[in-house]
Amino acid sequence: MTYRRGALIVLEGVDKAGKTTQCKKLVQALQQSGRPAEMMRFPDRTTKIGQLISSYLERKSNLEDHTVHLLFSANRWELVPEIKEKLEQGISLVVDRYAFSGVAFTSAKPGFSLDWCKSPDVGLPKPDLVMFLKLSPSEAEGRGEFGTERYETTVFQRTVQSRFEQLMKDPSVNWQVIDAARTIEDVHTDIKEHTVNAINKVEEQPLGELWK
Ligand code: 2DT
Repeated sequence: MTYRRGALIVLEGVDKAGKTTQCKKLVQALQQSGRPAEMMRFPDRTTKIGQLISSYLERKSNLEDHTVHLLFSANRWELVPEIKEKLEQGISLVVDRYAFSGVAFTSAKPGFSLDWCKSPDVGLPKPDLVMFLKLSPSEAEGRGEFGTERYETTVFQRTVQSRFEQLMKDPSVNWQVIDAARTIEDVHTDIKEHTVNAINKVEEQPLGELWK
């Protein structure tokens, strides 16, 4: 078999769209079909930077808005060597949130432009595929109460959704919108198909740089 790198696959979406469930199912399905795959998630709360972020999200500490944005970005950059290593080893990575969440959430706060929010993440490994799990705000509300972490309110989530929509207009990113209002299995089948196509396509293609 010829050498092929792994694919960088990202799942994005508003809260309650089922990203984490779908990431886990996708990694399992890929492994079962003989394709090396691992899951990652951002924020990665296990690192020192991740712990600062986690404490902020849990409202145990306060951080200035620009500062926390840069910490979220730094949390991605600190994992770039590991991301590149795994992809080079032929392992596909399924990532629960990435720079798009970074931009959508901070730019939903007053006074933050999309451009300012994007800049610290310019040059990150570019995902080969970004699937946006789309769920209308009313469908998300129908899935039960939000948790108690920061950002988990209906009003904020609506603004986040509109920021994601702005980001999806960028044709330099390979976006696929997935209707997340269906059953877990139907959504999974759709996601798996897009992923397998992406994995087959990245052969011989170098990893790109995001927003560059
Ligand atoms: P979960 O761990 O439940 O996914 O929530 N966020 C995430 C940001 O504000 N900026 C980022 O760069 C990233 C990756 C989204 C994490 C919360 O943190 C938000 C929800």
